Amino acid sequence: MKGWLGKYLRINLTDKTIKKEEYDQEFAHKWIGGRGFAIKHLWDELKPGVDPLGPDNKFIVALGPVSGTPSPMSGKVVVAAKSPLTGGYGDGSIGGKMAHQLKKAGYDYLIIEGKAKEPVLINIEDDKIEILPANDIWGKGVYDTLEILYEKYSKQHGILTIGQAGENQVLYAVVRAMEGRAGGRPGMGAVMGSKNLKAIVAKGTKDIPIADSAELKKANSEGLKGIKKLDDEIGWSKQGSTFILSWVNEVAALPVNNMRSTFSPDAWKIDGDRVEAAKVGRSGCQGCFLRCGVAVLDKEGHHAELDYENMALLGSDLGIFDLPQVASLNYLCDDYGIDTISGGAALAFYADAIEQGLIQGDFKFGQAEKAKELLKKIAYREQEGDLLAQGTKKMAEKIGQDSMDFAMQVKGLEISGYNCKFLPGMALGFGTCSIGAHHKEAWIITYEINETDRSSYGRDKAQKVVDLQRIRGGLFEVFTVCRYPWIEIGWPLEHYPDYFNNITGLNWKLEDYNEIADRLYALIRAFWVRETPDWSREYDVIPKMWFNPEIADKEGPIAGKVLESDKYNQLLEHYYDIRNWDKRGIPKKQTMKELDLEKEAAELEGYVSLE
Ligand code: PTT
Repeated sequence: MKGWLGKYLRINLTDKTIKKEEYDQEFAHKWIGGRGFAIKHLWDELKPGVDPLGPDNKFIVALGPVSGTPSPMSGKVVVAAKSPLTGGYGDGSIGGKMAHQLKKAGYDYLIIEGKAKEPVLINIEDDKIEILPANDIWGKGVYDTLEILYEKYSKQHGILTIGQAGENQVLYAVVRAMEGRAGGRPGMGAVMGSKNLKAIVAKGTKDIPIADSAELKKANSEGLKGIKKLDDEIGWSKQGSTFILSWVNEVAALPVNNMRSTFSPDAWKIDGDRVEAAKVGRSGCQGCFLRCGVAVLDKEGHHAELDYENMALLGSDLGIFDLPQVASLNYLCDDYGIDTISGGAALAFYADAIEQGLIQGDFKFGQAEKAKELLKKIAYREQEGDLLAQGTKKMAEKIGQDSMDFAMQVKGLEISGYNCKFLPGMALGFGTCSIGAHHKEAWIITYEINETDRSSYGRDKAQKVVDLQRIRGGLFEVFTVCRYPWIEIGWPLEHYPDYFNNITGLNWKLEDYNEIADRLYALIRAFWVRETPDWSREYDVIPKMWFNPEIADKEGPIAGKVLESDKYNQLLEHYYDIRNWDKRGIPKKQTMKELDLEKEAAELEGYVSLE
C-alpha cells in the first residue's frame, strides 16, 4: 500500500502493553482513514452500553492517507471515542503537528485502552514508544503544559494534551494540540482525563511511501501557490473565521442571549474588523499559511486566539460585546481545555434559567467577570460549576420545568454559532450532524440565504445537507485534511482526489467517495441507535425554542418568524428518504447491505428491528 502505512498502535494503559498491529488494503479502501477507521473500531470493539468515562471506552487518534503528507493543509488528526457528553459517537478533527509527526513515526492511528494508575504521557518516537509518568504536568493548564513539553521535547513534536477540565472530566472538555487549536467537542478531552492520560507527544523521521512523489510535489506546490493567490485576492486570513460575524448578524442568525435574539446593534464591537485591528499574531498548523488562528490581547494581556464560534458563544450569546473580555473567556477555555461552544452555551443557558426564574443563581447576561469565575468553577467542577460541567441537556434534565425547551442542543451537544430561528436547512444540518449539533458537516447557511428561498422547507435543502455531509463529514474527515482552503477560499474540490491518487496510486474520482461517506453515516447512526435504548427520530429534532412564536424577533429581517414543527419534520423525512433510512432515522437493512455493512446490520438487529 502507498499513502497508508498499514500499521497502528494499540496501547493499553492498564497493563502498559504496547502492540504494533497491522491492517490490510481491503480495510483501507473500505474505511479510508480518520473517522472511518475510528467508527469501525469503536463499533467492533466497544461493548454496547460501555461507560464513556470508564476504562473500557477507547480513545482513538486517526490519520488518513492524505494527512501528514506533502499536500496542502494536511495537518489534521481525528480524535474519537464514545462521547461522555452525548452517549453516542463523538469525534473532532484537530490541526497541529501531530498528523505529520505520527505519520513519519510510522503509524496511521492509535487505539488507547484502559486506564493508567497514575497520570501518564505517551511518547512516540519512531519505534520507541513509552508510557511515562506525567505527575509534573497533571493539574496544569494547557499553556503551562505546552511550555513544559516544548522544553522537554521540542516545538516540532506533535502534541495532544488536556487542561484541568479534561482531568476533572468536564463532559465537554476538548483536546488541545497547540496554540489556537482545539477539538473533540463531545468530551474527547474528558475521555483522555478518565484514562489519566495527560498528553501524547510524537516525533517521526521515516519516509512516507508515496506512489508518485514527483506528481504530488508538483500538485502540492501548485496547490499552495493557488491557495495563496486566492487568499491574497479575498484577504480571508486577515480575519480568519471571525470575518463572518458581521454577516451572520446582518442576516439575523447570530446567537444572542442564549439564542433568544438573532442580532444585536452591538455586534460590530466584536466583529472581524475589530479583531483585525486588535491583531497581535496568528497561529496555524504545520504546513499551513492560512493560519486561521487570529490572536488579540485579552483583558489580562494574554495572547488569545479567536475564531468565529468562540466570539459568538462566549460573546454575543452571553450578551458580552467587549472584545478583550471575550478574548479572556476564550483564553480561559483554551487554558482549562473547555470547549468554547458548549462552555459558552452552558453559561448562556444558566443565565437564561436564572432570568426565567427557574433556578436561583448569581449570573446575568453581560457579566464577563462572573463568567470568568464560572469557567474556573466548571474546570474544577466546584459548586454550581459541577452542574454546568454536564452540558445543557443534563442541566435541563435536572432543572426540569420545561427548561429543555431552551437548552440549545441536539443529542446532548450544544449548537454552534448559527441561530436557526428562521433557517430550516441549517437547522436540519444541526439536527442530523453525526456527533450532535455541530456546524462541521452541513453548513448550508449561505446556500439557504443567498441561493434559495430562506423560508422554504423544500427537498432541495435536505439534498444539500446530504451533499455537504458527504464532502465535509465524509471526504475531509477520512482524508483527514483541513477543509478551509475549499470552503473559505474556494480552492476547487476536484484537486483532492488528485492528491489522494498521487499518494495512493489509485484512480478514484470525487463521486467514488460518496459511498464511503454514506457507509460512515450509516455505521455512525447504527452506533447511536445501539447506544441509545430509547432511540427515536426525536433525537434528530432541534430545540423547541426555535418553534416558539413567542420568541420571534420583534424587528429586523426575520421579525415575526420562527420554524414550523410539522414542516421541519417533513424536511427530516426527505432527509431520511434521500439516505434510504426508515422513518425512525435508522438505516434500512437493504441500505446497509448496499453499503457493504451486512455484518453490522445483523449485529444491529440484536438491538432493534430493521426495516
Ligand atoms: C472545533 C470547534 C470549533 S469549529 C471551534 S472554532 W471553528 C472552537 N474552537 C475552540 C478553541 O479554539 N478553543 C477551545 N477551548 N474550544 C474550542 N471549541 C470549538 O471547537 C480549526 C479550524 C476550524 S476553527 C474549523 S471550524 C474547521 N474545522 C475542520 C474540521 O472539523 N474538519 C476538517 N477536515 N477541517 C476543518 N478545518 C477548520 O479547522 P472540532 P481545529 Mg477542529 C482555540 O475540531 O472537534 O470540530 O472542534 O479543531 O483544528 O482547532 O479547527 O470556526
